[in-house]
Amino acid sequence: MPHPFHSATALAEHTDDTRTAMSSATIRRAFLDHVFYTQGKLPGHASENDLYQALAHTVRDRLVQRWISTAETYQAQPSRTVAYLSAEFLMGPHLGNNLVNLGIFDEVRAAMATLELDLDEILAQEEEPGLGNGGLGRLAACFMDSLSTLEIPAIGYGIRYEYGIFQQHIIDGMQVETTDTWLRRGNPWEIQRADCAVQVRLGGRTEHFTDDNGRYRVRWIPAKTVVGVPFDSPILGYRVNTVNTLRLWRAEATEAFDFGTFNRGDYLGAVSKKITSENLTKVLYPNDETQQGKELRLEQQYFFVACSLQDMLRLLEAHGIPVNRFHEKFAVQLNDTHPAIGIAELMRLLMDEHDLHWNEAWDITRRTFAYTNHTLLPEALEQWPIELFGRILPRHLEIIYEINSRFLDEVRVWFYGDDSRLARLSLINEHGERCVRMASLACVGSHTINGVAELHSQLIREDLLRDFHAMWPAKFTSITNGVTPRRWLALSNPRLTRLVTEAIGDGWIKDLDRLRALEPYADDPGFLAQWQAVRRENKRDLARLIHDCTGVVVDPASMVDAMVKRIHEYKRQHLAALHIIALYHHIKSDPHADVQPRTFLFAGKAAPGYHHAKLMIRFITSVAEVLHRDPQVRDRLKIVFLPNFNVTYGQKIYPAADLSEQISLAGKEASGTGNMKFAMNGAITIGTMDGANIELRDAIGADNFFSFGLNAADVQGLLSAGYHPADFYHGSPELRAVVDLIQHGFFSKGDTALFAPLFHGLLEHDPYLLMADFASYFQCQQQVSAAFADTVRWQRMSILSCSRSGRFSSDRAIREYCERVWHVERVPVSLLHRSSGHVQSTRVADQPLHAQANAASDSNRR
Ligand code: 26Q
Repeated sequence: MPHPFHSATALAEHTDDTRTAMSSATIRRAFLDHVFYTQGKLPGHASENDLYQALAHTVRDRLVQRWISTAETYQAQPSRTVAYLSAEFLMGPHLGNNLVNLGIFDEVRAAMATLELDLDEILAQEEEPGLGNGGLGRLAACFMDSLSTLEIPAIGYGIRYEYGIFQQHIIDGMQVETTDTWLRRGNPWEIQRADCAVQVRLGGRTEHFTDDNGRYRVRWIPAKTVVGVPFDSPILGYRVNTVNTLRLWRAEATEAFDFGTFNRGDYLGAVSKKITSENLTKVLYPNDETQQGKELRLEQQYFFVACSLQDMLRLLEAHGIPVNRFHEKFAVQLNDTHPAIGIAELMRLLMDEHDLHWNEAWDITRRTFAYTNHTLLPEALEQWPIELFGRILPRHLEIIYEINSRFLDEVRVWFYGDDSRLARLSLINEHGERCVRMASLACVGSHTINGVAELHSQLIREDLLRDFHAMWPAKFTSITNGVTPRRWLALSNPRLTRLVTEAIGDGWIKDLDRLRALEPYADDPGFLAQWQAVRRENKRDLARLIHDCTGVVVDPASMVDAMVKRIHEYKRQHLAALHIIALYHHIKSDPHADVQPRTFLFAGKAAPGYHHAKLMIRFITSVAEVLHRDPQVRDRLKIVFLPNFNVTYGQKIYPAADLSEQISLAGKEASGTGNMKFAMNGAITIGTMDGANIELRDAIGADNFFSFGLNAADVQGLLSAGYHPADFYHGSPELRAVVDLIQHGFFSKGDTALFAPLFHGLLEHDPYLLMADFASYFQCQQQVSAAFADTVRWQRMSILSCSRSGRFSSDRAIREYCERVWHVERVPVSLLHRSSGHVQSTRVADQPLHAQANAASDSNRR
């Protein structure tokens, strides 16, 4: 006999029409219920936030049904699962994205309209979870969307920071940071799973002993233990039933741990220790070089990795799979080196807790992990001082020494007599303060290592990790990044989505290569006009946003020239500023000069401890002030620094930009992903031959892409031949005028010292080769202006840019990871439902979404 409670809670009772049907009328009813029962308000008293929370719960109900079906399917059909380990997941707002993926945007808008509520205003209430710095964290979010859309079993593991990336304010032209209290009003997209909490040990010492079987063993006696509590968020794929889980860990104090102190009568002492434990997941670290070597950061990394691996072992046991088949069940991806400590942790778990011998444990570990590198800057490779490492993770340091010793034995044989190579390959950096090299640990402990664009992967092989490549060439591969067309086109650019879909259908949303079908329309004058109209409307929206946020009035007819990304010297926001100053000088020298009106839009955060980056912001805002004060110039050149760039602002900017600035020094930007978002939305790129720009240009065609500057080989050549920036200064009258203005204090009220750290020594040092690339950039910008003046030509380029951007979908990237790195396959999920008395399952693709959502269902559980 079935247990009455178990059968009562089968899916059927939760999928009746009143709770989860997708018609406008049912959504309206469910929404009103949530206003009343979840928010505890009468409609007349509901705040904007109450409306948002109620709608979020309404949508969440519709996800939960699919989430449980997904879990049931994975339980019944065990298959290899991707575990994506990332210290950052920059998800952006959930509500709009879930409406797109469920396919109920219009129904919800209609339901709200019957209540005289504006859906866009409700969507704007969502506080975005900014649990990442930039590209790397956003890539993880795009990958989660693609994994679910492609129906791949996957779990994203990370940290539930209480404070995400700081909020940026611009006060007197300078960046000021405040904390991001994103959880203030609660988070309807997470479910706390107290039953899956785990313990994590930190600090202390190890003891070596011989066990009853005469085996050498190690025991770790920690100084403290913290509890990891998972918070799960549903990640729905586009028009499928797959809802994977993003599992983020929060640190809490153990009760047992406090108890001892408590018994000694030190109540406040116990509380203060509790606070210390809970500090662990308080704040996301900005990617700030000066932050390297921070103890809490290492604790964060180990904490989430240890929680996640324990969770995987629990799942393995639940499936009755022995630990020595760990690698068959899980493909663990390391998003940069931040989770690389997982390699030592899995070794520890397999040996110390599951009694495996070294060789077997090492074999399993190497078959489990793969490592993605995201940087070419050697100074950005993570290293931890041995002293710090041993203090927090004494057992892991021993394991790393052992891995290193066995590895270097191999190296000695491979590269007989080459001691310099031994020092370069060692997991321990012996120059200066001894450090653990996390990238080296990741290389040794992974079966596959990938770069994130072709050039990046080539430079990894030839430069950054050349010694590892010489040993194991077959481990290295390249997977160019991608971005999800659901968020970055369907959600953020509804006007373009409508236009494209009317022309070629909606197949492109799941198969972005189909945008190619737009190509013939590039020569259709009627379509061109519609395309331009859509872009003009998007620009009007952006102009309104700029006005609301900064008070600056911009002309939507001017060219929107956008550079939005983290502020960094290698990305060269200051090169863009030099171009603006050159245009300014041009107008001042000849007030009747024909200068294409432009709105230069900058946005991006500087790491709080990165002085030069902050000075770059101050420089841009100072130039803006001078230009806006000048009546001869201010109607032709506008500079906007939009504060607090985040996913939400990105969704407004990419669809409205005419020109996308991708001007990093060649050989420095691993890939870039903003470049892809702009191109997809029909912006034209001006860029160096760096990162994925090269592949973008190949895809879009050199005629539709403005490239300039030195390539990576030129840069290396110039630097090794001896670079003399002063030669370029003397060789270009424009450059001379620009540099002189800055150095004479023209943009700093005569203060010649203010921007000196940025530009002083530019004629001697210039590490990012601004002087060398300026002339080429300036000339290229003149071509851009000429192209923009020819509206038909520009719109045509814009259509081609969009139609040829298909390769840059994260779906393509994830397919490559699945085939070449993870060896995982799709597991379609059915919504189980009851039909005429017996249990049936229907694949989502077999039925229209409404039909299957309305069908009563049953979990098939006994
Ligand atoms: C490290 C140590 C201590 C504190 C913080 C960090 C830290 C955190 C984040 C270091 C780096 C990051 C983020 C790096 C990042 O976003 N890299 C970008 O990754 C993108 C996705 O692959 C690429 O497109 C960009 O080119 C790359 O810069």
